[in-house]
Amino acid sequence: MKTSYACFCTDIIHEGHRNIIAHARKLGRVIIGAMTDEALIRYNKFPTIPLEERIELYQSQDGVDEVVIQDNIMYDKVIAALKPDYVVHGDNWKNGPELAIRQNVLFLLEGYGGKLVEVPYTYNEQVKKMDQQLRERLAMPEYRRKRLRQLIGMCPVVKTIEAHNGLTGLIAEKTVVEHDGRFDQFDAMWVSSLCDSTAKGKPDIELVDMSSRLRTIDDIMEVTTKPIILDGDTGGLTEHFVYNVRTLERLGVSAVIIEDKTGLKKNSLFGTEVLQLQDSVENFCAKISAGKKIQLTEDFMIIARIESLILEQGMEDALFRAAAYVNAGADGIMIHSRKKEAGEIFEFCDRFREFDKHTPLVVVPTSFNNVTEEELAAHGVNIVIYANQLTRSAFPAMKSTAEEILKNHRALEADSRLMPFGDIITLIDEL
Ligand code: SPV
Ligand code: MG
Repeated sequence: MKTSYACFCTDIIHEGHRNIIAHARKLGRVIIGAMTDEALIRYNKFPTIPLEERIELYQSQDGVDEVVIQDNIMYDKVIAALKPDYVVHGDNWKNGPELAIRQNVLFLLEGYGGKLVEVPYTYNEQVKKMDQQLRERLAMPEYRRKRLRQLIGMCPVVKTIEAHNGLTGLIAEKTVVEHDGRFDQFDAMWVSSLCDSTAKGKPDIELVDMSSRLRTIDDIMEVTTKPIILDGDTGGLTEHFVYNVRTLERLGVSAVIIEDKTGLKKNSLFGTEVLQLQDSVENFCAKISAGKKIQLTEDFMIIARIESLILEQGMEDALFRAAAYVNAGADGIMIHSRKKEAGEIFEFCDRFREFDKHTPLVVVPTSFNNVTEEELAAHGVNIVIYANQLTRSAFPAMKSTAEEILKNHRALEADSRLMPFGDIITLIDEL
C-alpha cells in the first residue's frame, strides 16, 4: 500500500486540515507529522497546547493512520525515514519564505520518485474565525505572560526586538525570514524607555510616566501575541514599584527589567559622560524583594540590570551585585556594557555561570554589535535584546523623505524609497 505524508503545525483541526487528510487518504496510508515546539516557533505561532496533545489531536482524526514527529521545518530527516509515495500540502506555499520548504520537498521527492500533491488552500469564514480565536488566545494575559519563561526553556537565545507602538509591534510579530534553509523570527518584544521616549520626542530620563508607558504597551498588545519585556528604568520608588508590578502582571507583561541606578536616570549609552548614580546594593535588593513579594503568579519575572560596567565600577562589583540581586529574588540578570567589543560581557557571563548555572542572563548588544547570538549563547546568555535598531533605522529614513519633499516641492522624488500603502496594510489585521 502506498503512503502519503502531511506535516501539521496546528493546535486546531479545521476544514482545511480535514481536506488534506481526505486527499491523502485517497492516495494511501496517511502519516501525519507533528512539528516539535522548537521547530514550530522559528516560523509559526507559538503553540497553545503541548506536542503530546497535538499528537493526540491528529491521531484522533478520521483517516489518520499514524503520527510521527517532525523536528525540523525542512523535510530531509522525515522523508529519509518514511520515503512516502506522496507528500500532501496546501497550495499556499508558493510565495514568500515558505517557498523554500516547497523546494526542499520537491528536491527530496525527486531523489526517489515521490510525488508532491497540492490541495487548494481552504480559507473560508469558519477557518478565518478559528485562526483568529487561536491568535486571541495567544494574546490573553495568562497565555502571553508565561511565554517568556517557556521560551527561555526552549530556545538557545530568546531573540527580542524593540517595539514602541502598534506598527513596530506588528513588525516584531510578523517578520519571518528564510535564510540558507533556516527560518527565523523574533520571540519577544522590548518596550525600551529610550525608544518609547524618543517616539514621543522626549528625553530618556524617566520623564515619560508609567501611565504613558502602559498606553504604549496596550497599543502593542492590541495587535500582537508575543511576550513583552518592559524596560522599567530604575523602577522608581519601591513604594510605587510594587503597584506597577501588580499592574504589569495583570496586563500580561512577562518581565520588567529594572536598573540599579538612582536619582535622575540618564541613558546608559552616555556612560560616565553624564552624572549617573548607582543605587546601593541594599536599596536595590530591597526593591527587588518588595516586587517579588507582591507578584501573584509564578510567571512574571523581575530582572535586575547591573550598571557597574557602564559606570566603570569594575567586574568584581558587577559580579558581587549579580549574586546579591539573585539572592534578593531577581529572576534574571541583565548585564550592560558600552564597549565596542563583547569581551567584558563574555567575562561577566562566564564568571557568573561559575556560581549560577540557571538564572537567565540578558544582554543588549547595541555597542558590541559584532557579536552573534550563537557566541552569546555559548557564554550562557539566554535573552538577547535588539533595543533600538527599529527606531534608529526609521528616523533617518523619515528625515530624508522630509528633506526630499522640501527640496523638490513635491513627493515624486521620494517615491522610490516609499513602501506602497497596499504593502503596509497587509500587515494590519482586519476583524
Ligand atoms: C533602552 O532601550 O531604553 C535601554 C537600553 O535601556 S540602553 O539604551 O542601551 O540603555
Ligand atoms: Mg532604557
